[in-house]
Amino acid sequence: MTDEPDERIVPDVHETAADIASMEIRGAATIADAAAAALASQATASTAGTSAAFEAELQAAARRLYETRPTAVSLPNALRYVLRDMDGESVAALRESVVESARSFREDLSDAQDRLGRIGANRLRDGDTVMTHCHSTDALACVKGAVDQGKDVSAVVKETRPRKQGHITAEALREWGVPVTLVVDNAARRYLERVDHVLVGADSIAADGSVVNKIGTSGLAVNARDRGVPVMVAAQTIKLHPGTLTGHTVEIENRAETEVVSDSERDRITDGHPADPEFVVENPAFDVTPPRYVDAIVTEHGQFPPESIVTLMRELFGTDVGEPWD
Ligand code: RUB
Repeated sequence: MTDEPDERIVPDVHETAADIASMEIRGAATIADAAAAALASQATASTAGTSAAFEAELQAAARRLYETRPTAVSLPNALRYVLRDMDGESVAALRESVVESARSFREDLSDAQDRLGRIGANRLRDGDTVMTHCHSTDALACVKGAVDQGKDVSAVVKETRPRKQGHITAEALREWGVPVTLVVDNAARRYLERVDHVLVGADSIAADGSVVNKIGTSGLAVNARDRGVPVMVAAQTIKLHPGTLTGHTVEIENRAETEVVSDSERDRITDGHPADPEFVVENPAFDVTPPRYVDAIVTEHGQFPPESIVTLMRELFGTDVGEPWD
């Protein structure tokens, strides 16, 4: 094993991978879109002399992208989609097939989000208030859909520690004229009595209908059930995790402790002994909400009770998904 960068991989792919890892590019749908675009860049800029070399390059680029963030299944699903149809006798034909697959994938992604948004919007009534967690473009598409239908919708937006993606949600909602109340995560239960829906996105959905999303989603869902507030998960089918059909589990990403405590805060807590082995910070980025706390999963194919999502998953993916970058 060597840490030397793979010279066959074009700068665009390295940049996209670095941006996904640092969360400059973030959110499951946006990551999938960027990964497909990066594979198209690799295909376009490739100088491979043979079909075999071209295919190996694309696999290496896909692996580089795949290794950035482990939880959002939209990333491997996007890579699989683009590589699956790589076909042709010559480098030129292969290149064209990859560029075309990436283009159609990205177009489908955007169409799916629009369709999902219109379906999710039907669940929201005029005058409703939603509570959001983190920043999900799929969840926001439902609010946008409702606004476009002429409904007055308002939002209680959870800040979402440690990276405060709630601010991005608040900004998008204000752009559409939606009134926003921003609250810290710990205030969620108190504000649940004022809201009509909890509306979140997903990074992965397992075959049993469990929803993997930003850390704090599961606690919010349990509190919402206790308060009688329905929980709606907006997730394009690219978020369905086909590996869970064959017993695989979804890896939960752990991120750097510096997102939680700064070096000077660590220093203060440990009284000037920053290497104190008895002081540990953990920063899991996602958690799992069991299906019993979810009322509906809204996809571009309609809304589903979480327990029946497995049928859609089988239909769309089958069980033989493979990892074309290996
Ligand atoms: C983002 C997050 C979002 C999902 C869905 O986490 O949990 O709810 O990715 O987003 P992070 P979208 O900020 O760590 O990437 O609906 O845009 O795909």
